[in-house]
Amino acid sequence: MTIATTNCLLRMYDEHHEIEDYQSGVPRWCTGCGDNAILAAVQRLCRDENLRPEKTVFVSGIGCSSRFPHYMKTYGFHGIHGRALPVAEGIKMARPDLNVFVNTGDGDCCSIGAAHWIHAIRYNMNMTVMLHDNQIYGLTKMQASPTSPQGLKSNTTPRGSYLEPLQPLTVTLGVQNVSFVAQAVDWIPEVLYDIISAAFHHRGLSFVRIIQRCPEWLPKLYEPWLQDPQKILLLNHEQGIQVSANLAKVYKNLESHDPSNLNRAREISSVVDPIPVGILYRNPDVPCYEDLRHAGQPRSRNFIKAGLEAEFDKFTVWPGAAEKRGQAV
Ligand SMILES: Cc1ncc(C[n+]2csc(CCOP(=O)(O)OP(=O)(O)O)c2C)c(N)n1
Ligand code: SF4
Ligand SMILES: [Mg+2]
Repeated sequence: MTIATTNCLLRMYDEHHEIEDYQSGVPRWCTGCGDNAILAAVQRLCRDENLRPEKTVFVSGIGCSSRFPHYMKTYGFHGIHGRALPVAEGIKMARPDLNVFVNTGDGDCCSIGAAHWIHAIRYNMNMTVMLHDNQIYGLTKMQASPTSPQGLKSNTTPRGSYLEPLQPLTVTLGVQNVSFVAQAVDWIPEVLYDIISAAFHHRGLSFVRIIQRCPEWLPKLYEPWLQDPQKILLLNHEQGIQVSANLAKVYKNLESHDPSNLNRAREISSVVDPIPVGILYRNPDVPCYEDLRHAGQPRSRNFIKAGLEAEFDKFTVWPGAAEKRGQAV
């Protein structure tokens, strides 16, 4: 065997990844928490796509779901409550070559981070955003979130929440430049995987709302949907996800939905029973902000330093400057 062949084989070995290559630590989520299913799907995707760990980054805010980057053996940023999206946008702007994933909770994204959410949709930077929507603040022990069901009794709503829940899909579909919106549930792993995979392959911001069970604070919330597969509406289309024959034997409530149909996507987005699952909307032609701004162009250290110094100089008070202007010191 020549040295060149040996090097080539060694490189192939180094560049091949098993699922263990993406696993890090032991998740501290409760038994039965839907976050475990999301983690399993994402690690499988990384393995199947053979993503280079050093070219992949997971960004989160604060919450149970935001512990996600700790369990991925890639780069990660466990950030500030509500601020996952601007951090991810900054990363994408500096390094458009990286695979950027965002994991955010319903409190993180739809409450404290709501402003960032709206603008991130409009900027449409190429990243996969997973909204872990358990309809409660899990980490801080059961306060109502904007997506909590009306009437839910929680620590912050002891008499039951007064307002109708915010619908994350409807909101997202109302923002200019929206390019990919999907919904998954944590308890159908095959479809969860297919949706996250389609989101990853979409160029632009893909927003995936995942209905995620929190057995600790809302153990019974999704029991009716788990018991009755008719209460799931699977969106089936050659441009969306294609439901397998085996799955269709159990989940018989199917709708052929073309994801380029924005008006129908908006109608579907506000349906809560049955729960629509699949790709609601996809438009590959929306421009990405990083392309418009030619992000990631190599800039030397000296170039960056000179730029920073020029900015700081604007605010520098030079010794003797006041005397020169004839003012008393
Ligand atoms: C600025 C700020 N405000 C409030 C908190 C407290 N806090 C931490 S996590 C959280 C809510 C988390 O809920 P969610 O985003 O739905 O995540 P989950 O735990 O349900 O996955 C809150 C209010 C904080 N850490 N920082
Ligand atoms: S409290 Fe709820 S969301 Fe948090 S880890 Fe436990 S089950 Fe999951
Ligand atoms: Mg939550």
